[in-house]
Amino acid sequence: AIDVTLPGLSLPAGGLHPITRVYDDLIEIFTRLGYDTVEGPEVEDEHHNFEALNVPWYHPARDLQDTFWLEDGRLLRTHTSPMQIRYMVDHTPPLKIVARGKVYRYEATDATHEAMFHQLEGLVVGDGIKMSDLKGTVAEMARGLFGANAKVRFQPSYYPFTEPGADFAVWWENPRGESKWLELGGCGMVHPNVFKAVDDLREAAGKERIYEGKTGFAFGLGPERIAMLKYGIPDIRYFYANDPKVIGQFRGTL
Ligand code: TYR
Repeated sequence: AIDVTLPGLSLPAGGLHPITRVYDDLIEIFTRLGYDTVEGPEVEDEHHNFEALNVPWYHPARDLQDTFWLEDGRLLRTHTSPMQIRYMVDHTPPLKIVARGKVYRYEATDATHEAMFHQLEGLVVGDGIKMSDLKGTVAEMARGLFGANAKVRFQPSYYPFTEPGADFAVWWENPRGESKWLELGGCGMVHPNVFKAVDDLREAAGKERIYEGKTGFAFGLGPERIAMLKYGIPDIRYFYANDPKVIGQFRGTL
């Protein structure tokens, strides 16, 4: 006979990788704000990764993003910003997107650097888009990630594809009650040269030039950074070492 009152066996459950969980949180926040989510190629060409983003070959900013080059002259994208170019060539403003995916840098690894990591890139283009729109959006993201009291700070910074450019940080209190400014990412108003490069590509593809005179903002940030904080993971290399002792802690938390 079957005893239907016996408790069932609990089966082992899988779990979502911490990076996936952070992406899910971010994409939920931006979907709520009306953004579309896009993905693009990890193997890029120099034009989309650098030139069209206002980084000519002689620009010192190229040294900031050490590049894995392929034998055929292409490269592994060093950031998700080339998706700004790809999306604008194919779409008409107004537009609001987030682009997610892996990026690669030819760097020595340590507790806070990996040769492969992730980014989330935001891009908003339309008429009369202002720096205050950017600030409000980043603040909304911070509240979504870290709670209603999250404060954001902007500091002037330089990215060739923005003018002006800024870095943003959130004031974050960890579970042990310590709080500090945490640098989360870069942002800025889209540089007119980026719109010009997009119009040039559109023209070459037989499309209308429509980006001159538009305004927009963009931002980029790393989910690893957020996951390390939120889940108290001390070393970025744990994410990709496939050690069940680390990843297993996220089991059953689907
Ligand atoms: N692409 C930059 C990086 O990888 C981040 C960034 C993205 C900065 C968009 C500004 C911006 O508008 O460092």
